[in-house]
Amino acid sequence: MRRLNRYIWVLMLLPWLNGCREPGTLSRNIPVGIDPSDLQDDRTHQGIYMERRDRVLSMLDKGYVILCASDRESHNRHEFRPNNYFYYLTGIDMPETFAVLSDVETDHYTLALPPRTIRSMIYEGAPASAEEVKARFGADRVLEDPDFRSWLTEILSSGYPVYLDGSDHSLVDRIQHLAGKEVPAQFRHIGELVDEMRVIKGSLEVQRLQKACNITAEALTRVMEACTPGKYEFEMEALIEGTFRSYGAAMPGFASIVGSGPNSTILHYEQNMRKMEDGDLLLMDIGAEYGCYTADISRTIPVSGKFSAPQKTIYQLVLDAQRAAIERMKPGNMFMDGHLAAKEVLVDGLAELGLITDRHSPWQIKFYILYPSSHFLGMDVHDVGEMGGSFSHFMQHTPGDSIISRVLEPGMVLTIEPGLYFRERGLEQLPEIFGSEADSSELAAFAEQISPVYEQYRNTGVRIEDDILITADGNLNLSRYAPREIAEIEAIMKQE
Ligand SMILES: [Mn+2]
Repeated sequence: MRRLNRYIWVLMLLPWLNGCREPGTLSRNIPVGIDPSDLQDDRTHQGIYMERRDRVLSMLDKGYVILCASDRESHNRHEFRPNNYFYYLTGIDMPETFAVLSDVETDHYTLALPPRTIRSMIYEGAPASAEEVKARFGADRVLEDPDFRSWLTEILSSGYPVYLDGSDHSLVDRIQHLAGKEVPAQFRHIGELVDEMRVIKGSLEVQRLQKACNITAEALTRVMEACTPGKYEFEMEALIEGTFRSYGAAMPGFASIVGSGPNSTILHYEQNMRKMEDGDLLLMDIGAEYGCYTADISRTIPVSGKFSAPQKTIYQLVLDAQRAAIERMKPGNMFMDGHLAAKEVLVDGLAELGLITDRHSPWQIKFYILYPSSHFLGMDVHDVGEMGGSFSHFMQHTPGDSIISRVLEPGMVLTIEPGLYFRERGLEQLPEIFGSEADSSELAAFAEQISPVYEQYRNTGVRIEDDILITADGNLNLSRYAPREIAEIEAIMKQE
């Protein structure tokens, strides 16, 4: 009887214990589950990869594409992760595998497996056999050493162009080493054929980006629940990356940026070592990578749980700019229209606050607007694809000027990430940064005039970044589950 009583107690406590463990579960509803079965790229998704290979083959006009999953050696310190072009065209994540596409051969799609050794059987587990690989990944044939080496020699001597991953700088050496001779083959970059395909995302790619975004949103929400003064930035980083892994994400898609106080104003701060203080902002720019597709979301939160009045002013200005930018994201508009819309809101707001004295001064604008607000997103965090202009092209203009960039199409995914950063020594750095664009007296007068206002915002860095899919009639914000309204963030952070 006594024992039974004890059990009843525990049963009565259960709902309460549950509520304690996950304080935010009631306030959020992020649709993400722990189920990696959506990553199975053999059979289920092979049709998609086959279609991509067929498109490349149709563009080849007599030639070869040689792709390598990766060199295991170069990944000594890190987990294996397939190279983007290789994975995009094969869906295979086995190290040291080669794929060859050719419209010259009768077998259009050949896979070559790394040598099967006693060591590989012991250290890496028995590799799949040639027959298994052929069936799983739809290859026309599978070669093993040394057949592959001698065939490589033939390919390099054939005189046909050979497309390689130009971003893999050791690949030419490795291929020539395998072929056993240095042939002056005509190497070209596979990006010439594939980058435009990668710009328009298909449904599987969108599905992966959406899951990467949902996992990242979950991580950001957990930080909002856990963040307090006295904790270290790396504790938040650990929570973020632990959350990624707990949902089956292989790794972060790029180094996590978790910067508090003065570090929030450093665009690519990655040390994440500082102890957070009351009154700091915490800027996080992070992304889970799921099935080789990465999210890229930035959120800025008050470490104490409540924005100060000056922090609120800057945060709301950046949020308004971001919203104006996202509204412009629809087919037919231009890639940089979002950036231009955000810039206009920011410049108006900064002028109103007394932080810009001349709305048409290019250097005053460049003092605050540090980078274009958009880049493509996909397998690479700064994904491939022409944006219709260069970085400097997008930075060299003032509101009202027209600017040409690429027209948006359904299936494109790009970030919108305006920010404002008031560096500790920002005003002192003016002569160094803009000495060639303005007289020193002009710079000094500007610094003196805005100094009292700038002072209020010193060490405030705010970036808000979302991942936007262009749809047939507008856009879908893939990172919509990451809270970003002031009231929303403060409500999550208030919960005990
Ligand atoms: Mn970004």
